Amino acid sequence: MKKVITYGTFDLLHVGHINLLRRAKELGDYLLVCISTDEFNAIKNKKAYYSFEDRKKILEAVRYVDEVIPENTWEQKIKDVQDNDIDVFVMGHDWEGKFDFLKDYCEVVYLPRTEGISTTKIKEDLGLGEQK
Ligand code: C2G
Repeated sequence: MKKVITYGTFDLLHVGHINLLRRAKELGDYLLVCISTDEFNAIKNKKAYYSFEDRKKILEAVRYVDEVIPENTWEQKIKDVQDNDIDVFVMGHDWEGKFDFLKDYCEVVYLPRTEGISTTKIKEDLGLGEQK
């Protein structure tokens, strides 16, 4: 079984996230998503609209997603890849190059982002203020 992993906040789930998840799943048979906890989001200087629990429930309902676990730190990726026997690490290309250290442990794939949509844009368009 070919296992794929990806990471993110996935707040206000939108078509850009779905496109990423769909393409990530197409690279294997099993997709593990590590979703940023509210505490880790604070480290990323992000404030999600939905709580970790709600974002996790929403992601678990997506047909491409097989399992969702928490992302608590920047440093957990190597252990996650090893502990879960991951074959492919996937991120949107806004992260291009940032996780190349994982090439020692698995394939690393950066996929083109979906243009014109982002959680930040949704919040701005809805007048939800400057919260990122
Ligand atoms: N994404 C995309 N197209 C968009 C928006 C997001 O392809 N229009 C992708 C991002 O590139 C990322 C994933 O969807 O791969 C999740 O995006 P975010 O929730 O914004 O995640 P991010 O804050 O980038 O967290 O350790 C890694 C971090 O947790 C990544």
